[in-house]
Amino acid sequence: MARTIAGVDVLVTSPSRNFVTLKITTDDGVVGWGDATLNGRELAVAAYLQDHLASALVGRDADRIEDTWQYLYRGAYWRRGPVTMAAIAAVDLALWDIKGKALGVPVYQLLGGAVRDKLLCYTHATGWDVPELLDSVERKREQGYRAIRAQFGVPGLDKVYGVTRGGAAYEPAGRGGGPAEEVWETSAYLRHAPTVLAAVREHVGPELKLLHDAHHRLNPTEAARLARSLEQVDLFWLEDVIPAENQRLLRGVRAQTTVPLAIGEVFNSVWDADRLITERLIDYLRMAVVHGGGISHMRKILAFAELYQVKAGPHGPSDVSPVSMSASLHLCLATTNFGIHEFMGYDPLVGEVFRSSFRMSDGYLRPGDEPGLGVDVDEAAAARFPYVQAYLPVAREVDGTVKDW
Ligand code: GCO
Ligand code: MG
Repeated sequence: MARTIAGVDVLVTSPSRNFVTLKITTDDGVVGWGDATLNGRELAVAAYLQDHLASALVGRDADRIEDTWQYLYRGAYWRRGPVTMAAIAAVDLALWDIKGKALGVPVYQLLGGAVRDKLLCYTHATGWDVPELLDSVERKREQGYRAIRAQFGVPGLDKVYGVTRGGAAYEPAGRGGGPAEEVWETSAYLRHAPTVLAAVREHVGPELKLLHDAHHRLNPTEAARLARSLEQVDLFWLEDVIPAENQRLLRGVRAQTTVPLAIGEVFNSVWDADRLITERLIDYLRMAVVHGGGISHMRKILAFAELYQVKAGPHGPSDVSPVSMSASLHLCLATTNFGIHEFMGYDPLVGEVFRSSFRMSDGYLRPGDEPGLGVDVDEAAAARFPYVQAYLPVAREVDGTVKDW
């Protein structure tokens, strides 16, 4: 018996930060949840879903996930881009959730079943100076993490991506008002980064996996210099060394270093990642299911990447909601070329709206075994946290020129 889509609702809620959540209800009463959060541009995706997709979805066969994906991607004529792909992802996740619930199985079973027992994850350590950073690393180690991303302050700069002072949790989006501005100086960062990361390695010993995110700031020469200066630190990966659009230029960086490279959190389709995969210019692909068109598109991309020995290292910051975090864990549990998952954790308020069954323990994540994606959304709680305008910061060089943030 065909099950049709009867209701499509978009929830924008802000329990400590903004999330855009899609609810699809079928005529036989199954509810599926999707995530469409695009940090700093949330309302654009909410409008895409509400104003352009909702009425076209009502009455469609809810069981036809791939057909719906093709309909929304090819059928729109205007393809790709973060807004479109986050909207398609939300529908896709909700339909996988519905299929799992209707059949009584967790989504990873629908994807072929688990190929491993648990998913290695990394979390963030942040400190303005070395002692503060080492403290932060220690706190994360005590929580069981086996892989840690280290971000640190740079002398002469007031604010730096990924860094807080006094041990506060990092959250890049500023709430209320316009985008904050930060001054950035690459030369100061390049002088400082190798010493700090060497100090962290010295402190933690050889086993802990260490990662670092350069957050799109460098040109290929600077990127190669940084990577070469970090060879002895034995990083698990160095992330976003150059802006992700400049793919040809990554060849030069690659030729200079054996430090594993990760890129792709801003990608939205296989076409964004094509060259990086086929030329194997990266070791880890950072695309998240929410920004990469959902499970249906991401599983094809990862199958393609498998042929080139590129692994998944999905983006998992606080702006990837528990719905897409859970979807990503289901996908990765069933994907052979999985490498590591980012996991920042969530503010306790997020748990008032999203009840999720995935768990982190001993440095590994695992989705729950409930039917579907294993996340319930409390709509009454969501309504208590109305949207708050929020922006990611904008960076400028010392002379005022806008720089990649
Ligand atoms: C990461 C990312 C994030 C992004 C943020 C933007 O590696 O986790 O770089 O910190 O900047 O998710 O929305
Ligand atoms: Mg990053």
